[in-house]
Amino acid sequence: EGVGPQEYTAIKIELLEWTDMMKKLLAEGSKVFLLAATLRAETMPGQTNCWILPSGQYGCYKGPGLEVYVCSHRAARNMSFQDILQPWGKPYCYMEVSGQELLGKKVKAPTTKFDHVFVLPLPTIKMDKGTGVVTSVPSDSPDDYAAYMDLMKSDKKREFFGVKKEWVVPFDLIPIIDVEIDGEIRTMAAQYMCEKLGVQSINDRVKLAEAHDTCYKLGFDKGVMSTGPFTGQPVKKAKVEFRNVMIQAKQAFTYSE
Ligand code: A2H
Repeated sequence: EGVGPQEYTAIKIELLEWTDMMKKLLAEGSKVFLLAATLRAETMPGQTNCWILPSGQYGCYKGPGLEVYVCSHRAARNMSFQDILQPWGKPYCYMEVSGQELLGKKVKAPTTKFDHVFVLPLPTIKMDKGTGVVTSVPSDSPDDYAAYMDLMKSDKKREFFGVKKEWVVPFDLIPIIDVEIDGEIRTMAAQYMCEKLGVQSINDRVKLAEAHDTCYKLGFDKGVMSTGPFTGQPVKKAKVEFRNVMIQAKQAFTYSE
């Protein structure tokens, strides 16, 4: 990781099913959003689920108007220094919520074709990076692909985490970017690279790092959007424009850390 500040796009993923504590404490008309930090806003039409750390502790923070933002306490403090949350340095927290409590809840992933997707567990989430919430794009992120396939294919893994089959299986990968790898156009770079390198699970750290490097570099240099309003445009260009469209639609905002 670099030394300078990292600029993230925070994607607002609406929590469609509230916890009992939310029902008790939040005003009617409030909207609760999980905030997912990403570097790849242009991939958002490919979201199939949202990741949380089951053992992670999150806060429900007062955002603008009747909006409530769920993220790590560290990220919330950070956002208060950037005038996204108030008051400065000590943002208002309605309540805590654990990753475990969020597991299996329905959420609305903006720009996707799904009317809802589910919150699923990702044990490799670091609570001291981003918001502690990660949105999942298994077509283009090797980490997401490996974790998603684990849950898709393994009854044991689902049982271990308490994940129901119907939270995973109906949500197929969505091709969003065409990229030439090994002399041919690949419609889902992460799937191609993970299969090529024989990634078996999220524990294949070395192979995953290699898949990630290839997808990231080639996706940026040679990727062309294959869905959405910027179809046919290079990723390099669509990246900024797609992010701006989401910001204008109040589906996202930028922050740095
Ligand atoms: B990216 P950097 Cl399609 N723990 O978003 C683990 N991973 C986290 C995280 C955390 N606390 N916070 C964010 N991330 C992930 C999309 C994506 C991402 C694609 C391809 C690659 C990719 C969809 N998931 O990232 O270390 C988020 O996943 C590859 C690294 O701060 C975020 O962007 O540079 C990225 O890592 C931020 O990583």
